[in-house]
Amino acid sequence: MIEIWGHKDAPNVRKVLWAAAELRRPLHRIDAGGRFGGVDEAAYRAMNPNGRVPTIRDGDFVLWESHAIMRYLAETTRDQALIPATPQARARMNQWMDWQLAHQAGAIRALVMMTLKTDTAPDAARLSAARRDADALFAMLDDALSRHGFIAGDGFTLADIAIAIGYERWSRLPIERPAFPHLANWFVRACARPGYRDLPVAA
Ligand SMILES: N[C@@H](CCC(=O)N[C@@H](CS)C(=O)NCC(=O)O)C(=O)O
Repeated sequence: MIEIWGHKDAPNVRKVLWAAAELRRPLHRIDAGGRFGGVDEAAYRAMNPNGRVPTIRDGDFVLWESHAIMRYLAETTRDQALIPATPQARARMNQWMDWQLAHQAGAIRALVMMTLKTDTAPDAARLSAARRDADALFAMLDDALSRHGFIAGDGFTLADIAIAIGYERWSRLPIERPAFPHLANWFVRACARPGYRDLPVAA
């Protein structure tokens, strides 16, 4: 069975757990990262020199970076569910997945650091700037979702999983947020997927 290192509350681990559940690929999960630590140990660094979670091992093949792992799991599943068939639709999925890691993840992380991972009240001006940055990104998604049912078009893909996990994190932060109706409706649909329902509850 494929092994995965990473604790269940880590957003990037949750993406992979969700994708694996959708693809019916059982994973053996080993707690690592966060309060479980282990990511600085030599044995872990030998697998993942980046010292982050998730990491997977499939036989003697080791892979890290959540989106690369999601694509690997989907591409090694017989019907390649969750990956669109045409190059254009696949590229659109990849565009949004790259955008999630390059832009959305950093904007959410800034808010997490200011609100949850600190003992001091956040500076109001900095928090409001960080909120505006994140809101602008979520507005892009709301606009895209006003035109089609899912992030990359008409079908549910890996991009929906990556972005829904970011949305899940953002929507639980103790901050004010604008209403994004298309995004909110899409998230309800995404959460109704069997893969999300099987996911361990996030802290
Ligand atoms: N781009 C990486 C980011 C990995 C990452 O930053 N993971 C976080 C958890 S979501 C982490 O390992 N944090 C340190 C820790 O948990 O010890 C990916 O997508 O896998």
